[in-house]
Amino acid sequence: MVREQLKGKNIVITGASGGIGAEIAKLCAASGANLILLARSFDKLEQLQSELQQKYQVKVDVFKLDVSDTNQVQVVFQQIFDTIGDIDILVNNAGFGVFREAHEASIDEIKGMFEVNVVGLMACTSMVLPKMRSRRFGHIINIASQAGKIATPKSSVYSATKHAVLGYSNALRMELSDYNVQVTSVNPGPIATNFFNIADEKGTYVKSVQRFMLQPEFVAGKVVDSMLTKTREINLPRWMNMGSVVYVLFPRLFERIGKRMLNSK
Ligand code: NJP
Repeated sequence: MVREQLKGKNIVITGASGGIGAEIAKLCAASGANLILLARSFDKLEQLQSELQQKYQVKVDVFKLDVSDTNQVQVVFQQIFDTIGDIDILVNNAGFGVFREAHEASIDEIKGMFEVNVVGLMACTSMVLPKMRSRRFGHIINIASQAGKIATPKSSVYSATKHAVLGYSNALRMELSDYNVQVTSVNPGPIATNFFNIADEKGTYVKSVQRFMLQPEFVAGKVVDSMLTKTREINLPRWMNMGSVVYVLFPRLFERIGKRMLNSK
């Protein structure tokens, strides 16, 4: 039902060259949306563009963008407004993680994660806010993480970036509630994408969470079903969210018992 409402809507997806972003793009194209796909790997975007245009006869525009380059964010979004028009839905999906203990993380790595996952996401959001507010229409979907709800060992920096995304999203939702602009946070557990090529060099984490791994098409389906609805948060798998409820209620106990289990990265 909801997916039919996406027909003709202008949907921007950051980090659309692979993983969840590309899967979201495919489902939106199947619903007849106009897509604007952003990422650094322009060749992959062009490949996806021709695949989607051929299969679904939809309009797909692609732009090379590193979201951590905030000047470039302004240039690309202005180009989108000038050549395509208003943005109805923004999916802030670009992001990466490096799983290390805090003492092993280099300053460049720390900056890199914050610049992409947090500042990049806020920069893209700030570009769409004035028009969405004045049109009193829009939806901002931020791909955060279960790591944004519970910080776990070896992902201190990545968790901190995703906690920041959730904090920002929660405040933004309240700021926009009188403007008919929706804000949805998406908090998945581990998903089988290229994310782990960078996050988990040794492959130990992937091995230990293999049985919980979500498929990117499944996560993308949940994201697309939330579009243009008032969904506040998507937590996947749903049982994993219980952990954050228990954490809020019994933090000491959780940290004592959970430490060994959560140290598997
Ligand atoms: O990862 P991957 P996912 N500027 O590596 C792009 C979160 N998440 O789909 O620029 C612009 O397959 C990159 O494109 P390119 C995660 O934190 C994941 O799993 O061409 N784009 C690619 O298209 C992230 O926020 C898991 O290299 C940049 C995309 O981002 C989101 O899900 C669990 C960029 C990454 O695709 C998508 O990740 C979880 C930049 N500077 C949350 N840097 C998980 N996989 O387990 C990267 O809880 N990209």
